[in-house]
Amino acid sequence: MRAAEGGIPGLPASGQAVSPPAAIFYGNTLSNSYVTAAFEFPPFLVDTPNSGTATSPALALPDVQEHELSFQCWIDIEAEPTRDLFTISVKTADGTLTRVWSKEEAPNFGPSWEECVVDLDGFEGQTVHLVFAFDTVDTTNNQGSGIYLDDFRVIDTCSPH
Ligand SMILES: [Ca+2]
Ligand SMILES: [Ca+2]
Repeated sequence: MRAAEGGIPGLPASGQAVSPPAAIFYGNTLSNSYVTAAFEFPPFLVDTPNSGTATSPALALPDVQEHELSFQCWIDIEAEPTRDLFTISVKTADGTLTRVWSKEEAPNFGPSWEECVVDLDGFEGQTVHLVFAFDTVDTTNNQGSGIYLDDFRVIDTCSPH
């Protein structure tokens, strides 16, 4: 996964970023999909299983509050639960990864922006990284436009006393 800059040919204009010029992107700008490789002539796609991760900067979560992560998500991948795996994990200071979200919680699959929400309860008082991971598993149905994530916000809620 990497930051997607605006103006990439072949990508849907509304799919690049909610707030230009950048979003996190998983896909292949040559094939306008997440097929591994594309050749313009003759029309020919070569696919292999592919995967990648993106890790956020450190995120300090004060212990007097509970926290939720909210972001805009464009998840144009398969809904099928055994393929196109997409998860978010919290990585704590000792390196432990805890899965806090998977694509089954996504509001929609397809070429449209939605709001995704991730519960970060249990990590109050810690400095963490978020690890976004995608894995096609195989070469079946990798012709969607891929994943774009943008406009991350952490919403803090005061804990009841
Ligand atoms: Ca942006
Ligand atoms: Ca697939």
